[in-house]
Amino acid sequence: MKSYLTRDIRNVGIVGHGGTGKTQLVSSLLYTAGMTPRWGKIAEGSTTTDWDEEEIARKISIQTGLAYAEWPSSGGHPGGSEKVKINFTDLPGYSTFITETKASLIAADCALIAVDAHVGAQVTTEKVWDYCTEYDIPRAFVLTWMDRELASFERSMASLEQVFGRNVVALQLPIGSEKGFRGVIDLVAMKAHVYKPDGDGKPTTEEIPAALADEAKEAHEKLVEMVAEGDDELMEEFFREGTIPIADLIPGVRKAIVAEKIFPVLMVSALRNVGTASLLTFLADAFPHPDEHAQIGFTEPNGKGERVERKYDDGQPLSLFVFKTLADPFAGRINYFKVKSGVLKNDATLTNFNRGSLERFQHTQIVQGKLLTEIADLHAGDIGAIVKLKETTTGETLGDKAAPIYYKPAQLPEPSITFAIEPKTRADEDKIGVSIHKIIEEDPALRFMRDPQTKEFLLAGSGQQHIEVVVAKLHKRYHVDLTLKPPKVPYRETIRGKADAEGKHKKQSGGHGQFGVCRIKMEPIERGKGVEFVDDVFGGAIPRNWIPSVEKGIRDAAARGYLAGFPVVDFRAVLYDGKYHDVDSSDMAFKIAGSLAFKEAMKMAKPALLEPVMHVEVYAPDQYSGDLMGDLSSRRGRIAGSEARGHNVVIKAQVPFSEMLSYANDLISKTQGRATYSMEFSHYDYLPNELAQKVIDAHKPAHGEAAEEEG
Ligand SMILES: Nc1nc2c(ncn2[C@@H]2O[C@H](COP(=O)(O)OP(=O)(O)OP(=O)(O)O)[C@@H](O)[C@H]2O)c(=O)[nH]1
Ligand SMILES: [Mg+2]
Repeated sequence: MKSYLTRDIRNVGIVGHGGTGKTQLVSSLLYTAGMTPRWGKIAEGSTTTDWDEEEIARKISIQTGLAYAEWPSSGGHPGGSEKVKINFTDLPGYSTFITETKASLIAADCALIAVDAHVGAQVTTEKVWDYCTEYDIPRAFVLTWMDRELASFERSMASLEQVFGRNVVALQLPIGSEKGFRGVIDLVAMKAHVYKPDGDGKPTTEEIPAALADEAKEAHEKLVEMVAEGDDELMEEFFREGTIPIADLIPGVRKAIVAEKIFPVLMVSALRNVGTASLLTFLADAFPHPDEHAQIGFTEPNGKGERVERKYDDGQPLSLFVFKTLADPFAGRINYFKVKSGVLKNDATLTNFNRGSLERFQHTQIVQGKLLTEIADLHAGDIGAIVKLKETTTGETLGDKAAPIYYKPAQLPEPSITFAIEPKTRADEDKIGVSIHKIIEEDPALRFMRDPQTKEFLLAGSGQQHIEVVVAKLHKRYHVDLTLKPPKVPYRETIRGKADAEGKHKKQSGGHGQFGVCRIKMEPIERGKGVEFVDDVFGGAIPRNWIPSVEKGIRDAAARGYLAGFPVVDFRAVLYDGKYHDVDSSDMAFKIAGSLAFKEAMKMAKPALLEPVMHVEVYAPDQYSGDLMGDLSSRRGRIAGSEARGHNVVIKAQVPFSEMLSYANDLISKTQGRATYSMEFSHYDYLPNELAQKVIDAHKPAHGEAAEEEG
């Protein structure tokens, strides 16, 4: 395989709602482009990008899949190659795995949003649109499942225009519908592309059928107007001539797409291989190459420090960004990366700027699903993989030692659900930590910790299915067997009032005594601010070196909880006075004094429980609207609004997490499985008193023990 120059590379993120056919589409595109000898199918478990055994078993995408196709670009750059290389990043659509999507979409320079032609826009369609906006990348829609009963181009267009505005514009019209869908009309060149369904994906180009001529003309004019609107030169031409000649329209369309002025709509039947070649040509001709996308680096990690200009340019110092790490039980750690500047030559030794270590890129590879192929060099903007780096993982920047730079990793949501897990045997318990940490390397949406109160192992992730997949991976890859217990509600504690209290620790035992006294004031602060400690001690009432001891004592006690063992948050503790003893005072004595003062203060400060509240969006046929809103209200939900989407409705609400634990199954039974929902953490709010008492009672035994242990 040759290596492609920056301007001949397209990095296309494939995103969309769960099950819209993204993975099938990528496999059909690869087959059409002659990249794979066999036509991969979801039903057969043979697609290129869903190669992981969990993905094959569940028939859904769980992690980022990479693939590439070579396809001629009619643009034809002088000095460049005739073909361009289209890198596909096939991303999951189910909301449980959407953190992975956000993390990897950062490597794309443009996005193709798959939309089921019989439903139109859905919850995740909007979510991925927002990601594209955040990453500032051009995007196009592809209507999938065009062969399906009740698939409708008109209704899909109406739905997309309603949700995403009037800049959504058709670039194609369908030829035939449902089972009879057999091609597309190219509204730029005004030609028909007619396919043989279930064939090789290559069309014959014909004149537009007479029956569709009027409709095509009207749609063409709409496109011309939209394109002219954002371009003074074209606008003049349009007013002068009444139209724009095709030779000027092609670059005009491209410019409008790259500038995010229009969001074109194309269509396919991926399963019957209709429309795929036309879509490939669109990606090659109208989507931007990497250097058309501005990029910014920083002088410090995580977007801190000053900005550093870099371009996707071979002439600049080498830098690359790791956007995905895989923990392969056989090959070891595999890192997917994007070359951000310069040329990566095989066998190069690079500096990992985040860790300050050296890494050798001994066998740089390109990725076709699970197949890795060695390549001599990769130009700026290309995507590759490297196996067996010593310590590099997701989110890190590597490059030329002389020109350090840090690219900002994706900002990912915190896990929304926590399960307690129980190792089945002692052997499982011994292996659990090491194997889970391998999985965390490849899954930034996962957290593993131990409950300080109950000593249980906890796994936090973005949904029940997410945690189930992790448990299955642990079993298959590392032979660790776990039982999953019901999810835990991560309550918090806080205060609603002020307090002033003393903590006095004094012990006279044998020789050396222990002595430390501190006085603190406590008051509530803004939600989400955590714990704030203020040192307001004057005149050496407590020597400097023991002030941090008091702080530690307070923070540790807050983390252990007061009412029911949940961390106490959103308060300020002001240390303003104390006493010490020249011989008997110590770090430990002041830690204990701090913790005692905290407990005293809590007694007076009107402690309260906080519960997590989720932002919930339900997407359902409109006949269920009233029923579903009533149900959300009965879950102590606050309905924030509902909007019609064609024959569907989107209901937005804020609902306490504890009321949503059984929602997935309840929603299926209420709507015969015709509704979907997504939910993410919104904020913490007070738990009503009668419920708070129940939680406190339920946690008493464990908390009581913990309190004794410490005293
Ligand atoms: N009839 C028909 N079925 C399709 C088409 N495209 C995909 N499917 C089917 O739709 C189902 C889901 O396809 P996938 O390719 O896994 O969908 P996806 O969008 O990748 O799903 P996630 O990645 O899990 O979000 C599979 O059973 C496919 O065979 C199509 O164009 N026509
Ligand atoms: Mg998929």
